[in-house]
Amino acid sequence: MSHNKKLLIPSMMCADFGSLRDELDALEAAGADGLHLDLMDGNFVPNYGMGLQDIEWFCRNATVPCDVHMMVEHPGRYIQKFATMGVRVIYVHPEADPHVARTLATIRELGIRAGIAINPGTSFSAVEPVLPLCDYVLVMTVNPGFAGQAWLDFVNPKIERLVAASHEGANDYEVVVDGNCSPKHVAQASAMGVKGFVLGTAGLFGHGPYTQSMEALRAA
Ligand code: S6P
Ligand code: MG
Repeated sequence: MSHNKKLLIPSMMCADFGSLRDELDALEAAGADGLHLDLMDGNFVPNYGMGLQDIEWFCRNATVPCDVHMMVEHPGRYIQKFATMGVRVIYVHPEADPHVARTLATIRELGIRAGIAINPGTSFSAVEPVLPLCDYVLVMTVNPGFAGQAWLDFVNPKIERLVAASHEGANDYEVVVDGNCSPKHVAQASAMGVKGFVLGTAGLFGHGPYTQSMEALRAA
């Protein structure tokens, strides 16, 4: 596996929940590098996503690693639960947690990779102090809560700044983008140095066989 290999990570809230077993098998066969699992509380975002039991099902059944994106208030309340499920990354929103530095440290103490997920309207300088505590930074290129939205171009300069700072000083994290990862946006972000891509309706689901879409995205 080359060091520069893209991480292609399907967002499972976009899968067909009527045939999850088949969806999981097809995505793994197509070369998914992990699963992106969205937890929503109807409070931090105006929508409900998967619950803890759904996330547990994916963790138990997937052979690829599972990443949890917590779009919830007080994310620190739930991270112990994810430790027992064996997730790879926990993303918390600093906008939802007044003690995000403590939460990130606790995630790492539990042996899980720590990540922040940042809203389109959150600036680089707002998160700069906690970057050394992160293994991953998930940049939201849409306002979180829903699939099928347009990529917000004003986020691009922040992506470039986060990539530039990713291995500077005490920082050592990878940048992942979430929201409208179409082949065009994957190509653009990849050229900016983005490592990971959360795949929803723009690039993967509803576009025919997963193997074909994944190949096109990997080549993008
Ligand atoms: C919701 C969530 C995302 C979506 C994903 C959908 O905000 O955090 O992970 O599932 O962004 O992708 P798409 O291609 O439909 O925008
Ligand atoms: Mg997400």
